[in-house]
Amino acid sequence: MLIALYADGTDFEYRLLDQDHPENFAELLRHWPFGKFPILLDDGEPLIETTPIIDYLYAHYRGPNDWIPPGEMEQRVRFLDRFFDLYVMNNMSRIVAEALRPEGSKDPYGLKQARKELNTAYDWIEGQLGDPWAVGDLFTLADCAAAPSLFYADWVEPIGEARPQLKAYRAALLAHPAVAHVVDEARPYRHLFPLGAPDRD
Ligand SMILES: N[C@@H](CCC(=O)N[C@@H](CS)C(=O)NCC(=O)O)C(=O)O
Repeated sequence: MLIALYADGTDFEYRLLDQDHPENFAELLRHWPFGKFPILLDDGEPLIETTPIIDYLYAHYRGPNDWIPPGEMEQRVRFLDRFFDLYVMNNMSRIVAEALRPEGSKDPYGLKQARKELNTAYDWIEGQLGDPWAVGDLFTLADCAAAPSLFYADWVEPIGEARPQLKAYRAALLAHPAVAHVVDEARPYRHLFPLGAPDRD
């Protein structure tokens, strides 16, 4: 969501979810009891989940980016958005969640499955990507989903040298000004990454 807001130059108020702002977390829970973020409040009305949030921004606060280009490209953009969210982000999250499980509740089988599925996702997407962005010239919703998922996925399960297209795509994403902005903004919290953040990116 932040990538879309920064890339479009859309004005918004950022409300931090940290120990110094318990009221923000309480409000998040009021709107979305799962406590997952981001959510967007527009005139007090909550929009939940990044994909519908970007759909909403595109419909109501359109900026210079064609997040969901109409026509034939829409199907591909939406498919890749689901791919990065469900097969890359979710498996990356399973690996991080395993690190947070208390002793006695570890799930080595689940961890192995998550790593396997992440590698399947890397292998599947290699050769499927456009240049420079997921679907070609346009920076779209699919790239907004790809950036955070590949950013962290590569930390927990390296993409490696065997998927040069995916590796180059991740590097291109991190060099996009809006992505770089989000990455820099999150840098002070990096030490909190449960598996330990590598000394790069
Ligand atoms: N599919 C959701 C993902 C929401 C999500 O899992 N957010 C993560 C951070 S990016 C979160 O809230 N993690 C904290 C938690 O699970 O408690 C989206 O794209 O918005």
